[in-house]
Amino acid sequence: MEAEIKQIVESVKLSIAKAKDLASLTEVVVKSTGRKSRLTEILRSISELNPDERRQVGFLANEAKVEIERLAGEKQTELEIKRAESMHRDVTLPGIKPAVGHLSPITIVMRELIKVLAELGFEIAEGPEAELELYNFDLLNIPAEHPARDEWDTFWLKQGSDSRHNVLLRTHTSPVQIRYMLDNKPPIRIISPGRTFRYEAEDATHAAVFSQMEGLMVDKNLSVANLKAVITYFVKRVLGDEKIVRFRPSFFPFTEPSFEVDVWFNGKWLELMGCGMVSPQVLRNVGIDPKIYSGFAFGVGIERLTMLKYNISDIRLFLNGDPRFANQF
Ligand code: FA5
Repeated sequence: MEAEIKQIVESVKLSIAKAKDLASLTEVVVKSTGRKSRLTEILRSISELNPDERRQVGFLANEAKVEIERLAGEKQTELEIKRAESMHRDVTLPGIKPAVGHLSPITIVMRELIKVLAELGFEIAEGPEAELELYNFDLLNIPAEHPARDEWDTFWLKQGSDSRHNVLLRTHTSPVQIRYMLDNKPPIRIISPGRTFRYEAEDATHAAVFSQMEGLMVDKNLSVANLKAVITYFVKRVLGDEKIVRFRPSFFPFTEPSFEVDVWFNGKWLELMGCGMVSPQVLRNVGIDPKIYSGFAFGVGIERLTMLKYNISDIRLFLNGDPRFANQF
C-alpha cells in the first residue's frame, strides 16, 4: 500500500504539470483526492489494518493528500497569472476602425438643393408616395383620356369607384402642389422632395424609381422672368457657375407656357427638369383666382442632377447597391 501511495503521488504530479487550464486542473484534483478517489478509499480502509500499519499508511496517505493540494495550489497560481497576461491589452496599439455608414449621393444633393432654396425663402411641404389619381392627374389638368397619361404610366395600387378613390404610385411630385394649394392661400413658396415611380423601360438616364423635387411659387405679378431667375440661380449654385443651362419650349397640361431645362453634359444636352407658369385652370381647380395671382412651378430630377454634379454616366448605379460605387461619396 505504501508503494501504491507513492505511485499515486507521482502520477498526479505528472497530471498537474500537464494541466493546460484551470478546468483541467480541477478535474485532476477531484479525480485524485475526491470522494471516489483511490486515496480516499485507502484512508477509509485504514481501520481494517493492524495498529502499526494503520499509523504508517495513515501518515503517508495524509501526506500525499497535502502534497497534491500544495502542487495543485502552485499550478493554479501559475495558470491564473498566464490567463491575466493573455487578457492584457496594449492601449497604445492603433484601434480597429468601425465601419460607419454615410449619406447616399442622392441625399447629399437633395440636402444641398434644399439649403439653396431655403435661402430663397422656400419651405418644405410633403405628400404621400401612394397618391390619389385625382391629385396626380385630374386636378393637374390631366383627365382620364388625356394623352399625357401614356407618358406617365404608373403602378396602380387600389381601384375605387372614381379618381377620388383610385390610388397609384405618384409619377411626379406635382400632386403636392395641389395638396398644398387646397390647404393654403397665396403667397406660396414651397419645395417638395421625394420618391416618384413610373412604369418605364430603364436605360442609362431612366429609372422606374427615382426622386424629384417640386418647386412652387404663387404670388401677385410673377412672370417667366422670375421662373428663369430662380431656376438658373439654384442650378448654378449646385452644379457650378460654368454650367450651361438652356430653357426649351415644351408642354405640360398643368403649366402654360412650359419649358424643359437642359444642362450640357458629356457632349450633349441632359434634361434636368420640367417647369412653367401654373395654368390658370389649375389655379381655379384649387380655388385661387388667376386674375389676381400667378405662379410658376418646376420638377427637377434629383438623380439627373446628381449625375451632372458627380459625372455619373448611368442612373442604374444608384440602385444596384454596389459598394464600389456607393463608397465613393
Ligand atoms: C414632370 O414630372 C413634371 N411634373 C415636371 C413639372 C413640374 C413641370 C412642375 C412643370 C411644372 P417630366 O416627366 O419631364 O416632368 O420629369 C421631370 C424630370 O424628372 C425630368 O426632367 C428628369 O430630370 C426626371 N425624370 C423623369 N423621368 C425620369 C426617369 N424615368 N428616371 C430618372 N429621372 C427622370
